[in-house]
Amino acid sequence: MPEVDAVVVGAGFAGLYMLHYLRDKLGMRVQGYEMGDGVGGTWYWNRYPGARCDSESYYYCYSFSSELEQEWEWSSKYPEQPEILRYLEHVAERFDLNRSIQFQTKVTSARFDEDRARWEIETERGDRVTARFFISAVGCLSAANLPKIPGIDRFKGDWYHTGAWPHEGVDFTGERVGLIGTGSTGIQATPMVAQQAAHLHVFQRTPNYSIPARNFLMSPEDQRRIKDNYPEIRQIARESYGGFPYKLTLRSALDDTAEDREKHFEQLWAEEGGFKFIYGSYFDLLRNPDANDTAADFIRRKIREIVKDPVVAEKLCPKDHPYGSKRPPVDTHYYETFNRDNVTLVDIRETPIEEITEKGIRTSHGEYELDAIIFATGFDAMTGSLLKIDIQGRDGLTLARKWQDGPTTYLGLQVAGFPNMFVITGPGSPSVLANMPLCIEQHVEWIGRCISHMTEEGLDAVEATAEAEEGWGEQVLRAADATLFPRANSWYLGANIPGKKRVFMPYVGGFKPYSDQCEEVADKGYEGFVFSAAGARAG
Ligand code: NA7
Repeated sequence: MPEVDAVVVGAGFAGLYMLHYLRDKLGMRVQGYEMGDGVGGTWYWNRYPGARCDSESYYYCYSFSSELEQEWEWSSKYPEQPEILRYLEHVAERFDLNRSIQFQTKVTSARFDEDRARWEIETERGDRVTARFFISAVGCLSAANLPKIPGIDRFKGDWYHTGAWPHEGVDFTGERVGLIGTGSTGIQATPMVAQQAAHLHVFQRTPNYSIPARNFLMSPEDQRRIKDNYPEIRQIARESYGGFPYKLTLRSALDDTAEDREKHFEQLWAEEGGFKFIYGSYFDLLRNPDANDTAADFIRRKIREIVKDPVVAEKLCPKDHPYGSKRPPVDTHYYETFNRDNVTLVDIRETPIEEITEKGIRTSHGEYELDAIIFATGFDAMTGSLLKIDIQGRDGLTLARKWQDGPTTYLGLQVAGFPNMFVITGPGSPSVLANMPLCIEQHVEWIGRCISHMTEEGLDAVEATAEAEEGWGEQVLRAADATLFPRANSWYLGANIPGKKRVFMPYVGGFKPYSDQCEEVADKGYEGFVFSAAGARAG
C-alpha cells in the first residue's frame, strides 16, 4: 500500500492551506483528496444565483502570503462565488497544489492501525493509502440537507439544492419557481430568482433578520488603501472577538439614549451594511436580551417600512428568536423583493408543506403549481461531511459511535480515541462564528506546529485525552450559555436536522481567547494531549 506522511481530505480554503503548509513548509509527503473536479470546497459547490460571501473580500482571504495579498485584486466589497472560486484556483496554481490533489475522489473510510500508528485510507475509486496523519478539511457546511418531504420523486419539474448547483447554471426565465428556505442562502437567491422567474413562491418556515450588504465596486484607491494597511487590518482581526477587522465598541446598547442608538443603528444599516451591524456595534447584542431587543426592534421596523403589504411584512418579521442567534444573513434587496408582483411569500408555519406532488408543492392551504423547486434548506452542519466517512480510531471505536450523543473534541482540533487525526473547523472550533479563512489559518498553523514538535522530539502519535476533551466540551457549553445563541433552533445546535442530537457545537467564546488558549496549550508542552514514541500506542 502506498505510504504518505499525511492525507488531507478536501480542497477548499482549509485543505489548500494545510496541504501547502505540510508539503512546502514542513517538507512532508502529502496526498490530498477532493470530491469535486476542481479546488474551491464551498465555493466550488454553491453556484446558486446570488451566491456571494457575506464577509468582506479584503479579509475573507488568506493572510499567510503577503505577495498573494498584494497581487490579488478583489472587484467588490462582497465577492461573488465565481470570483472566490477564481481566487482559490489562483492559489492552487500559484503554490502548485493541484499536483498533490486527486480530484473526483471521495474518501470512504479511514481506519487507525494501532500497531503501526498509521491511518489506512480508502476511496470510492478503490485507492488505498496509509498515512501517519489523517486531516479533515471537509468543511462544516458541505453536507447538503435535503428534507424528507414525501413525493419528491413524483415531481415532474426540475429540483435543485443550492449546495449542489449545476455548473452550467439554471435559466428560470418564464418558469414558476418554488424556493424553500430563508436562511442566508435563500435570502441571497430570492432577489436573483425573482428577476428571472415568471413567478416565485418563497416557502418560509422561520423569518430571519437580514441586514443590507451595501455592496460596491472597489476603486483603485480602495484597493491601494487596503493593501497599504494589510498588517494593521490583520492585526485588528487577530485581536478581535470574531476575527473580523472591526473595532467593537465597549458600549452596551443600553448605555445609549434611544435617539443615539437609533442614529447608530441607522448609520450601520444605511451606510456600512453587513456584519458590522452585529460585530462592529454594541458588545452585548448577543449577551443581553434587552440589548438584543433594541437591534431586533430596529430591524423589524425596517422590514415594516420596506415591505408595502403589512400582512406580508408581519410574516417576514422574526419574533421567535433573538437577532443573531441564528447565523445573521446579509442581503441585497431581499425585503424589497416581496413588493414585486411576481413574488409570493408562503408562511409554512401557518400552512405546513404536506407533500410534493407531480405538479408542485401542496401545503395545508392548497397546491402550488411549479416548474422548478429550489431547496435552500442548508446543511447537516459541522458533523455531516465528516460522518459520511467511516472513521475508525483506537479499539475499533467509530467516530459515528463516539459522537452518537453529539460531537466532542478538544479545542475543536482532535478527538480522544483518534490519534493523529486532526479536524479543521470542526465542532468546538469558533470558525462558523468567526472570519472563516482566519480561523482556518490559525488551525492549520497550530496543527503544523504540533506536527513539527513531534518530528523534533521523535514522537509518533498524538491524541487528546478524554479529560481534556470533556473539559473543552464544558467550556464550549459554558461559553454558549453566556450568550443568547442557545435560544434559537439553529444549525449551530443541530436543530435543523430531524433526529440529530441537540448539542451546541461551535465555540462562541471568541476568536482571540480561543487562539490564545491554543497557544498556551502548545507552550505548556501540549497540555491535554498525550504523545507516544515510534511504534508505541498513544494513551
Ligand atoms: P440555513 O441557514 O440552515 O437555512 C436553511 C433554511 O431552510 C431555513 O430557513 C430553514 O428553516 C429552512 N428549512 C430547513 N429544512 C426545512 C424543511 N424541512 N422545511 C422547510 N424549511 C426548511 O442554510 P443556508 O444554506 O441558508 O445557510 C447555511 C450557511 O451558509 C449560513 O449560515 C452561512 O454560514 C453560509 P428553519 O430556520 O430551520 O425553520
